[in-house]
Amino acid sequence: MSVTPVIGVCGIRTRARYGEVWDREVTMLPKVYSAAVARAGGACLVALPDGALAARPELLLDRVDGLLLAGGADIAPSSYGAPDHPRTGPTDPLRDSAEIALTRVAIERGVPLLGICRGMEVLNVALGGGLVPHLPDALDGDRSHLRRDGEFAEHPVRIVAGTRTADLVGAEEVVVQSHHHQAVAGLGEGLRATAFASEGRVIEAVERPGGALVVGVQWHPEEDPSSTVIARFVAHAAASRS
Ligand SMILES: [Mn+2]
Repeated sequence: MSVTPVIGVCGIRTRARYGEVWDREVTMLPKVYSAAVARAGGACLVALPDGALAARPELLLDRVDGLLLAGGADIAPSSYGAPDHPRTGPTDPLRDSAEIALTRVAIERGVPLLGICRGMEVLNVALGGGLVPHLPDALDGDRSHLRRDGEFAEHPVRIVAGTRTADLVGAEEVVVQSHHHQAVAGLGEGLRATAFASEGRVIEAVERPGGALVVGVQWHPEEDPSSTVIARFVAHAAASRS
C-alpha cells in the first residue's frame, strides 16, 4: 500500500473577490502548484503565513514529507540586508519571515525542500545569501527573464552535470518558463550554483550537496507540463519519509 506524500506549502496572502459580495484578505495557492503535486501522487498542505508559523515552523514541518516554496512577490530587500530598489514590487515581510524560518528548520531536520523562483531566492536568503534587487540592472537592461504580453518568457538554462538539479530536470540543457526580476547574487552558506543562463551571468538553480534534497530553481516548472522537476521532488519526498 502506498501512502500519499504530503507537501507543505506556505500560502500567499493577497486580497481577493469571490462570490457576490466578498472582498477580503485571503491566503491562497495557485492551482498550478497543487495540480503538479497531485499529478505526481502527492497532496499539498497549505499553511497560513502568520507570526505563529514564523515562530514555530514545526507547526507545518511536523506534518509533511517535503516543503515546497512557491513563487510570488519580491522578497523585501530588508530581508537580505539591502536597501529598497525603485523597482521593488509589493512585498510581504510576514511571508518572508515565515518562509525563511520554514527553510532553516526544514534543512536542520532533513525535510526535502524545493524552492521555485521566489522560493529559490528565499532559500538563498535564509542561508545568508543575497540577491540582485533588479536583474536588468546587472544585464545591461536585458529583460529576457521577464514576462511580456501576458506570457512567461522562455530562455535556455544550462544545468551542471552530475548535480541533484540535473537529476530533477533530467537534462543538462532546458528551455524554461521564466518571470523574475530579482536573482541570486552571493550564495548562501552550503549552497552551490547548479544552473546558469545569460552566458553564465545569471544563477538559475542552487542546491545543497549531501543530506536531504534541497534544490532551488529560478524558473517555473509548475507552468510546464513536460517538466519532471516537481514529480521527481514529490517522489523524493515520498521515498525519504521515515
Ligand atoms: Mn531566468
